[in-house]
Amino acid sequence: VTIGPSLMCADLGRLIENIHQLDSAEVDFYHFDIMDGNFVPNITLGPDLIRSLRPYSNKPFDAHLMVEEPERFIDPIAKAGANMISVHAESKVHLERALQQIRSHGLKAGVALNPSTPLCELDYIMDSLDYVCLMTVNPGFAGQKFIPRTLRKIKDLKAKFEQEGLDISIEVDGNISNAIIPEVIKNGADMLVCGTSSIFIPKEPLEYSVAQVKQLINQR
Ligand code: S6P
Ligand code: MG
Repeated sequence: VTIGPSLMCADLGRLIENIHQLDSAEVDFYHFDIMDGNFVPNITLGPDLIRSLRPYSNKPFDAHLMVEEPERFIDPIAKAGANMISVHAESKVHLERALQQIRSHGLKAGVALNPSTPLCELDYIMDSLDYVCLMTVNPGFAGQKFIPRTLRKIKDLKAKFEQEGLDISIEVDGNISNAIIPEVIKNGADMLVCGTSSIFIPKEPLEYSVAQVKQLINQR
């Protein structure tokens, strides 16, 4: 099970310092939320930030595209230095083509699903998938409340992949708190996106917060 701090939750004025601390705490990847103010009612990070942070860490950069037309952003984000890109099934996208476009850059290709989107969206594209980002809040903002029914969705997705004999990672994103981490792992999550609920806690050193999450992962 891997840990990916969600950088929209970092102290943006001290991003490089935060990344140094997180790197030394040995997180596994960085999650970049890319929003366009259309697909979701907010605007966050973008390809230029990915490019400017690229020299400061060797960890994989995971770009989560919450944009209306993701296919327009795949090439710039890949060129900026991302290692993994997920596109939302609910956006204006040709899913199979987008996944191939991501893979053509040598990157891992993912599909993100809103909490209410059924898993059958994935049924006929599984061979082009490296990971699925299951939203456990509605995308757009940090600091929201976990939607309990998504726990069952993680379990169902895990079962689906096992049945098909496929090794596809399940990333969970949204209010992944220390209280819920054991539950999501038990249900089959293997990538945790960690934001304001677990890692970016006011006045708590990042190293300490990451150590807490690691302990939860290891004590299973
Ligand atoms: C939400 C976004 C997420 C958030 C994450 C923040 O639109 O996709 O990646 O950054 O949910 O974590 P938390 O713990 O504040 O919900
Ligand atoms: Mg996200």
